[in-house]
Amino acid sequence: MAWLVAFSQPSHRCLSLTGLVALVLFSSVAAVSDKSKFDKMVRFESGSYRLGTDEKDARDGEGPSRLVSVKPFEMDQYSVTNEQFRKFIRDTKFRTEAEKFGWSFVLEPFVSEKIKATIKESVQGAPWWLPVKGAYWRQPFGPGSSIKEMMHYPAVHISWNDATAYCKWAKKRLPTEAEWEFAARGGGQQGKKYPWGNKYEKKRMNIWQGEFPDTNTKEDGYHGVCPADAFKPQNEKGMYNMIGNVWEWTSDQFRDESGGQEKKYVLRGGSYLDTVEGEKNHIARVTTRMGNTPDSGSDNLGFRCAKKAKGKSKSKTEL
Ligand SMILES: [Ca+2]
Repeated sequence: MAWLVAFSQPSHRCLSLTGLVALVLFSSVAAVSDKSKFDKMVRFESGSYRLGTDEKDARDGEGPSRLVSVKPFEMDQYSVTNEQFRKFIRDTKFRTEAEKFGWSFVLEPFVSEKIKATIKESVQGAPWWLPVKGAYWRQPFGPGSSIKEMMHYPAVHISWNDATAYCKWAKKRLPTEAEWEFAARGGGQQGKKYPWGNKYEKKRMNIWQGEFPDTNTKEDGYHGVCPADAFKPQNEKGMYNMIGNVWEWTSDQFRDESGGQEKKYVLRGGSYLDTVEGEKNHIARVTTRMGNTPDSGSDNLGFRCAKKAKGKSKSKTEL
């Protein structure tokens, strides 16, 4: 399973466990809360820019860059939080795919010794991902864990199907990949490596510092997922945690260069276990992308919503 070895991000449907092949599908939840700052959306006017990178180390279709255009849209300023997702669940009784499957992936450092003792399977090429029974958005680290103190954290273990259901309930939709990168770039910063420019800033995003997976020096202050409003905004448009923290689903299908036939969707932004150099995972930068099946989920996978902007554009932005 080369894809597992190369990028360490597991897929539910493709998971190969030692001793068995688990076929999984899982789904999601979400909710919009009583007006809180996490409900805020940021408006972007129409514009054209070059999506992707021309760097030699481009992966997963990250390059070459190509000219794309977006029409006026709005995007959530923050990742969808547990509090928002809980409202969706309470309103709809929706069951996520992680719940239907009965398990989800949790990074090894966040799994209790008691639970570890019960896990017999391992992921080929990515042993740091443990299939934990009972792990889902409300119990992100498995039985015994809770979101009680994490209501303002991103909802995780969310599949594409789950995220799509939430967006529909919220009268929104998933962003296209072009919208996602445009928003990450703040409607500008064309060609820059990060949402704020070209220089890496430790206190600007939640990634992994140190030797993955053994050592995390937590120089950004967080080992695992951080609150949706951690750090200052990553760009002048006020977008929080577009890169780092949790991967975010988009509505674009992913063309699998490795020849895989399974339907996949594009994920953007990288997560807390990616690094500046991307030695074992992904390079944490504004163009980082990967694909995964619509039933996949893990403790570093969330989303945010978008929608068509109302009214006329105030101006046209040509980057
Ligand atoms: Ca971190």
